Amino acid sequence: MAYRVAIVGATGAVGRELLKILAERKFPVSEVIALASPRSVGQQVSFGDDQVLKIRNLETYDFTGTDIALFSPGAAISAIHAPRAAEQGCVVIDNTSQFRMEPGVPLVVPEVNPQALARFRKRNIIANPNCSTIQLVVALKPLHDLAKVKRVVVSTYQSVSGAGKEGMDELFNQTKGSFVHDMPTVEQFTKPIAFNVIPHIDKFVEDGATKEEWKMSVETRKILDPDIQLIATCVRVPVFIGHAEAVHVEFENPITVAQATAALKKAPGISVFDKREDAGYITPVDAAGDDEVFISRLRRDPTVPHGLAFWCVADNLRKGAALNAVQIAEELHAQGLLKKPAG
Ligand code: 11C
Repeated sequence: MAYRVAIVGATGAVGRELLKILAERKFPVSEVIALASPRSVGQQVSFGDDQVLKIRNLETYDFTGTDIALFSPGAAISAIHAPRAAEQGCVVIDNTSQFRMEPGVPLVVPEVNPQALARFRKRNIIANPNCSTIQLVVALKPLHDLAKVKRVVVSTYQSVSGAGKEGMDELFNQTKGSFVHDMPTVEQFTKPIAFNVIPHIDKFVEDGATKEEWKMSVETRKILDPDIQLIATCVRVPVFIGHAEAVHVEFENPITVAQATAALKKAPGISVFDKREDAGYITPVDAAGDDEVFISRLRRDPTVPHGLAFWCVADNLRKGAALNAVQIAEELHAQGLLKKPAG
C-alpha cells in the first residue's frame, strides 16, 4: 500500500527536512506533491536521489485524492488550509501551533502517546508538538513510568533554525558582519543573536511568560500527564541546529540515577551518553543530523525529596519537527488507521 503525500511549506527548513526524511525512511509513497505559497510556485525541491519536484500552489490545490498532508507553512496558513484539506478527506499532520490544544485534535509523540491517534478521525487533523516539548517528553516518559513526574523546571537553549531559514540567515549574516564591524541587522529576533543569548521566544503572554514557555507546559500536560507542573525559561542561542535543555525533575516516588539511566537506555528514541569526563556529554553540534534524543549529565537533585537533573539535546528540525511528523504517519500506517488510498 502506497500513499499520495503532500508536503505543505515544502521550501521551508522543516519542509525540506520532511522531504529528506520521507525518502530516507522509505515511507510508502506513490506520489509526493510539494506545495507552497503562490510566490514559490515554479521553484524546485528534490526528493530522494533522483526526483525533482516543482512547487505547486497551495491556495488552489484540491486535496481530494491526497491521502496524507504534512503541513509546515506557519500557523496562519495552516489555520486556513489544514481544515480545508481535512474536509477534502486528506489526513493532516500539522507541525504548527494552530491546532495543538484543540480537544478533538490528538497531539502526538509516537514514543510517548501513540494511543492518542485512535481519536484523530473526529477532525482528520493530528498535531505535531513544539520542538522543545517533543525532546522533553521523550526523555520524561520512561522516568514518569518509573517514579511519576510531579514537577519540572526546564531551561532551554534553542537554535536559530527554530525560527526557520530566515533565523539561520540572520545568525550567519550577523556573525560575518561582525568581522567587518557592520551594525547588526535585527529582523527575526529582538536583539542581536550573534555572540549573544536572548531569553525570549515567541510573543509574551499575560503572566510574563512567553508563548514558547506556555507551550512547553500545556503540551507536556496534554501528551504525558495533566497533573505535571512545569515551568520553562526558553532562550535563543547562537547555534544553527539543535536544541538543548537543562531539566530538573521532582518525582512522586523514589528514583536513583542508576534506575533512571537503565530506563532511559531501554526507552525508544533515546541515546544516553553520560561519561562524567571532559567531552563526555552531547552538544547540539553533535546531535545535528541525528534522530535520537540524547541524554547526558544525569545526576541527583538533592534539593528536593526525589529529584534528578539532566541535559537533553536533539535536532529540532528532525525529532523536533519533521521526523516526529513522519513517525506519526508511520504509526498511522502501522496501526491500520489510514483508509485505503484512492486509486
Ligand atoms: C522555536 N520552538 O525554536 C520554536 C519553533 O510552535 O511549532 C516552533 C514553533 C512551534 O522558535
